[in-house]
Amino acid sequence: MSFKLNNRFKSISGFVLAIGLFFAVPSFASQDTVVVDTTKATEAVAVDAAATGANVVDSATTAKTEVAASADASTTKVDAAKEEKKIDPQVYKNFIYYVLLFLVICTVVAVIGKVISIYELTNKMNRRHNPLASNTFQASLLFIFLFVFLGGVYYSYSHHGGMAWRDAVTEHGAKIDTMFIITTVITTFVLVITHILLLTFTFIYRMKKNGKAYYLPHNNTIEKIWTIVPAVVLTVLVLFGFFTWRSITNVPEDLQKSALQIEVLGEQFAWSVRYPGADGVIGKRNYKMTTPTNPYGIDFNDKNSWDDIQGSDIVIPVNKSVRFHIVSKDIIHSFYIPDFRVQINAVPGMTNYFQFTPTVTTEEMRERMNDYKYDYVMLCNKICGSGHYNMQKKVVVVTEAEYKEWLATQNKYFTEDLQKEFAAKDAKTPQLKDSVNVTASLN
Ligand SMILES: [Cu+2]
Repeated sequence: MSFKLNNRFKSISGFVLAIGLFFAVPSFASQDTVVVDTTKATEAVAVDAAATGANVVDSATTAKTEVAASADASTTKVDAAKEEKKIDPQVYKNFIYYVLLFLVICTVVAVIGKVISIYELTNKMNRRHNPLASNTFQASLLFIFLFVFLGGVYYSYSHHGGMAWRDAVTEHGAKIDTMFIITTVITTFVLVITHILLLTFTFIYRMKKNGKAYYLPHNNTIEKIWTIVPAVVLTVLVLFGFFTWRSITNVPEDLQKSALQIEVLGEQFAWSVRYPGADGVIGKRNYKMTTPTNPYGIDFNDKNSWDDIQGSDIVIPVNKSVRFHIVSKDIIHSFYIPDFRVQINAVPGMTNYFQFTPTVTTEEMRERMNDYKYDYVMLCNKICGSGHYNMQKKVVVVTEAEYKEWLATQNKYFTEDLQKEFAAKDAKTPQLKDSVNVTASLN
């Protein structure tokens, strides 16, 4: 017994040692402290530099002072960048702190282990040792845990459920909500029943003094029940999901064409929105044509792109079918509007589509929620890098008239600079003379 106890103690301290070492890794500490220290230093020196700059050039104009100050500040920034390479002394202090903390934890665990082993040894010597005592204790703890767990489930559903739930504001959203509710009801029922059985049985059938175990190596009836029932339930859920998804994504071709087309381009870490101009057609895009002046990579050889409009936000008319063309410039992002029950990946090299009809305007939603600052929002739902949190756009649902009014105020992608650039390029290639003339007429 003492040998086993000793072993258990060793494995516990080994586990604690591993955790302690993980948290004591100096790289964690070094990142924190160095970054914080250099920013502070940069700020302080930058302020100093601005002050000395002003004193030295007393008689000079304010403009000169500003130049001097900014020059000083930029040199101190370079110094700060150099400092970053050195290891801050705080790192060593942190490391020693973690090592000491770890040793303290080890000592506490060792003391507790020894106290328990002494207690058990004394019980054995006094012949009061009951090897089943801890069994009943453990089983009772599990039984108590059952009530804590069920209470937690109830609290979570009643408290957080209401916070997570808001009626969908699109036509297809209602279908997704029905599916979500059915899945939640079935899985919650299974969760509660299995936990009641699992934790009650561990209490009722715990090891007792004269208890005998019934050896049941195999039972075909039980095997059949626990294979067929979940298989049927899962098949129903999967098929239900499959048909719902098909009904949302398989839009007839004529409805695809009659919808308002909008393109959304995701990149690290921003979204760009492109509306078709008066022609209702979004021009082609070719990633090879991406330049500093044409960051979107629009192919201006396609005349459909000449009137394409840049949307500052996503603004869409209510009760009108909208077809989103979702593309990515670099890596996978995800186009997600929670209130609309819309989510689809933006994948580089291919276009994904999501067509839907919004049914509630932003104004109506604000009144419904009694929150006059509320806005629908489109978020990137794929963790795509350090600026992921910042990848969002406001979505505004308005009346058709308001939509047209807004669209008229937005800028075109084919700016005057781009038109000149395009015309100059075309002048070099005479076979494209035609388009030059049209470009000139656009000006
Ligand atoms: Cu993203």
